[in-house]
Order: sequence, then C-alpha cells, then structure tokens
Amino acid sequence: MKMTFRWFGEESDSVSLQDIRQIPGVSGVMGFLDYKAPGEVWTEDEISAYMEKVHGAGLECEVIESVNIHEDIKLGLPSRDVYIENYCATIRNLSRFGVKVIIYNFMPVIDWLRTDLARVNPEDGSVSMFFDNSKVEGLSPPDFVESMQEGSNGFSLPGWEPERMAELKTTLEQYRNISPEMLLENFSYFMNKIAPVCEETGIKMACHPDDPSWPIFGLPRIGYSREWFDRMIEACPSPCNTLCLCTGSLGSNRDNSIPELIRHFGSMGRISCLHIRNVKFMGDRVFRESAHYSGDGDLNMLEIVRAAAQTCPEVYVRPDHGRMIWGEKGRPGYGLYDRALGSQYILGLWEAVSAPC
Ligand SMILES: [Mn+2]
Repeated sequence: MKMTFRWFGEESDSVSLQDIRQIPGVSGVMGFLDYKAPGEVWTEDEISAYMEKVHGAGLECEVIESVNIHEDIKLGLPSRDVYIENYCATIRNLSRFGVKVIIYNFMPVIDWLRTDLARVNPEDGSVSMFFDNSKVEGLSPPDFVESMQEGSNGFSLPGWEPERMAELKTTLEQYRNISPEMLLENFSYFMNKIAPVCEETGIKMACHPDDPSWPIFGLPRIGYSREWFDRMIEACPSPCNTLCLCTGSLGSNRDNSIPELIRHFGSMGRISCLHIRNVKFMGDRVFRESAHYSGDGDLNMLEIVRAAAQTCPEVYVRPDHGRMIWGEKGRPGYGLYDRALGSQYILGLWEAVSAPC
C-alpha cells in the first residue's frame, strides 16, 4: 500500500507540498494539472514542470487524479474520436514521468454533489459537507451549481469548472435520450480504444464511482453498484480497466457493503486506488461527511482496511474529504488537518491488520 494525498497544484490548493511531506507515512500525491480542460492533451513540458515541483519536495506522483473525460466521449458523439486520441497522447506522456494510474469518472455532466458544503456540526463546531436528497428533487442542475459555488470559499470545485458550467443547459439537453445502457456502450467504446495504449505503457485506468451513488436529476449513471461495475469490467476485460474505489461515494448508498465490494473487486485485481473516508447517515439519502474514525460515522473502517489489505495490498490509498476543523479555511473537503488525521488512522489500521498474529 502506498499512502498518498490529493494535491491540486500551487494555485489551487491551500495545502503545500511541504505540508504533505510532513505527514508521517505519506509518500506521494495524487496529482493534477488544474489548468487543463477535458479533452486537451497534457504535454510533456507541462507534466515535467509539475513533476519537478512534486519530486523536488521529496514526494512521488504515481497517480493522477484526474484526467477528465470530455463530454462528447460520454455522449458518444462523432467528435469523440479526436478527444480519445488526445486522451491516448496524454496517457503516453504521463507514462514517461512515472505515472502508473489515472483516475477518472464517467458521470454525465455533473460531478460529485452536496447540498451544503459547509454545515456546522452542532456537537463540536466542526464543519462537514452534507447531502439531503429532498433538496435536489425539483431543482434543476443550474440552480444547484449556483448554490454550490456560493459555498466553495472561492475555489473552483473539481468537475464544476466555469467553462463546463457555461454549457450546462445544452449538455443536459443532449442527454435526454441517452439511457444507462447507451452510456455503458459509450464507456465500452472509450475503454476499448484506449486499452492498447494503457497496456503498452503499463498505465491502469481507475474509474471513480458516482457520488452520491444513485442516478440523479434524471441523468443516466452507471458507476454506483457492484452490478454496474461488473458490467463495466465485462465491457473491457483488459487488466487496465480498474476502479478507484471510493468508500464515501459508494458508501452514500446504503445498498452497498463497502468491505464486500473491496473483496469482490480486489480479488479480481480490479482495484488500483482507494479513497477512504466515512459517512454519517442522518435519514434516508441524507448524510454528512464525518471524520474518518469508525465511531464518527456509519462505515466500518477496520473491515474496509482489512478487506483491502487482504485482497489488494498493492493499492494506492488516500484519505478522502475531511471536515474543516481548528478554524481552517480551504477548498471544501480538502483542508489539511482532518485529512492528515485520517491518513494516520488508516495507516494505523493497516499496520494492525497486516501484523502477523
Ligand atoms: Mn473519492
């Protein structure tokens, strides 16, 4: 297992590389070029400059989170072939700088969604992201994005970049006649086109689940259950077709047992990355993002880590969204303190479950 930390780049993150370097047991970042739009080629010069900074701070960058998929690929438009070619060029370029895994998601139009980005937890004054499904019902995505942006502390949220949002209405219209089956076909087309390049360069693609893990706003979705992920793997059996199993995203849906999902896909060799975090249910499809500690939420972190240590011991791990604590201000979910605590908790569990009896 390699413990890592997400890093959005100097301009886009309140956390510095040195901050990350000082967290015990964290060997690298899950890196990102924050200025690249979906569909663009990441050039060697751009990657080289980024890697120089990360390596200069004494950290690795073997995972990229994310190279986003252009909407035309998900929609299956004829223009997708150009964007897939660009994606292949990016895969080749990243592989020359030691990258082993590329995370992405296949969610139409909207990325992860919360109804409150900064909800104060009354018992201790910490601040969590929160989701209440009843607040989404009856709202249109554009109304929704507006309320999300207001609470983002001035940071642009991943997947909610202004350029993408400008075209939101048109894109929503284009999805009207796309069923989940068709989305799966478009996924299959994409994966099977890029698989030879992944195999030749040794890169694994890691699909991040939909968040929250059920269909939303009437849009087609395929990445939220064991059944759908089984079908996604069948659609492209290449070993490069893997998951970034996010315990909080999949855990938002109570039908998903996270330790079981990890055992299932881990023993198939299909988990390259794990995002580990906890959720606290507060009603039906109502939850908040809690501290990583099992006792603070509803997921069993010990069983999650045990399943991972037993079925995918070589996985890249990072603590996922944390709360805002100790007065910290930062990108929602991506402050330093709570995620650093989370990393130490996960490392402790991992050490304990891996120790010989
Ligand atoms: Mn995640």
